[in-house]
Amino acid sequence: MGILTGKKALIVGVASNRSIAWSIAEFMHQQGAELAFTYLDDKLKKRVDKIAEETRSEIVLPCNVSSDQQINDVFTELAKEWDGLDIIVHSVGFAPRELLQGNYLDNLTRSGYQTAMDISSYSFAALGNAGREMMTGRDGAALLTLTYLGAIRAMNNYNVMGVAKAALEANVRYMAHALGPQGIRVNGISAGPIKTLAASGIGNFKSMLDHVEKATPLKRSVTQIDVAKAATFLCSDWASGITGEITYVDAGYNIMAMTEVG
Ligand code: NAD
Ligand code: 0WE
Repeated sequence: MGILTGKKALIVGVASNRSIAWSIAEFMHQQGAELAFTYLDDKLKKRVDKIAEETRSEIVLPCNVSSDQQINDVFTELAKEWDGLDIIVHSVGFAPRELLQGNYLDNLTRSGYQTAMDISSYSFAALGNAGREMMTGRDGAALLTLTYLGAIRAMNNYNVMGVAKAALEANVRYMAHALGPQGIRVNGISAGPIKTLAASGIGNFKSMLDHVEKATPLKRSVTQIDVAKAATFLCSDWASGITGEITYVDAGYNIMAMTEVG
C-alpha cells in the first residue's frame, strides 16, 4: 500500500528522463498512483511515450500550454478514460533565452515578458481551471507546481523568469483560496538548482552547483529525487492540512546569509 494508492495523477512537464516531472512520476507511481502524461510537441512524444510505458501508463496527450484548445482537450480526453482526477503536477517554465542573460531591463521586451508569464504562470491557473470539474468531489485532490528562489530574490540572469515565478507563487495562494472550498489543495515546491534540460545552456550552471554545495546547510545540491519525495508527500493525504504553501527543497539554501564565511 503506497501513500497514493487509488489516486489518478496528470503529469505535465516531462521532456527527458532528467526532468523533475519524470522523477515525480516515478515516485508517485511507486506509491500507487495511476498516471497520465502530456507532452509539448511531436519532437517530445516518443520520449514521453517511453517514460509512460515504464510507469505502465497508457494515457499520453499533447499539450502546449500556450493553447486553450489543447488544455481543454486534455481533460476531454482524460474524462473518456478516467472517472475523476486527484492530482495535477505542473512542471513547466519557459522564457525566450535572450531574456535569461545580462541586465534584466536591457534585455526585456513586452513579448518576452508575456511569453514568460503565459507559459510559466498563467498555465498553472489554466490547468487548474480546466481540471477542477474532474477533481471536484474526490477525497483530497491536489495541484502542485515547481518554482525557484528567483521568485523572491533578485538574482543574476534569472531575470524575467523570476518575475514569472513570483506570479506563479501568488497563483498558488489565489488558487488555494479559490479551490479550497472544493477540497482541492494547491502547493508549490521551490527547488534548488538541478541539471535538467531547463538548466542546460544556462551559463555557469556548474559554478552555481559548486556554490550551493558550499553554501547550503546540507553541504550538497538537491536531486530530482529530493524533489519527487516532497512532491509525493504534498499530493498525498499526509499533507491534508497543507495548502497555499511554497515548500523549499533546496538543502536549506534559502535560509542562509553570509554564506562566504560558512
Ligand atoms: P525540463 O526542461 O525537463 O522541464 C521543463 C518542461 O517545460 C519541459 O517538459 C518542457 O516541455 C515544458 N514546456 C516548456 N514550454 C512549454 C509549453 N509551451 N507547453 C507545455 N510544456 C512546456 O526542466 P526541469 O528542470 O524539470 O523544469 C521543470 C520545472 O521545474 C520548471 O517550472 C522549472 O522552472 C522548475 N525548476 C527547475 C529547477 C532547476 O534547476 N532545474 C529549479 C527550480 C525549479
Ligand atoms: O526555471 C528555471 C529555468 C527555466 C527556463 C529555462 C530555459 C532554457 C531554454 C525557462 N526558459 C528557458 N528558455 C530557453 O530557451 N530554472 C530554475 C533553472 C535555472 O535557469 C536559470 C537559473 C536556474 C537555476 C537561469 C539563470 C540563472 C539561474
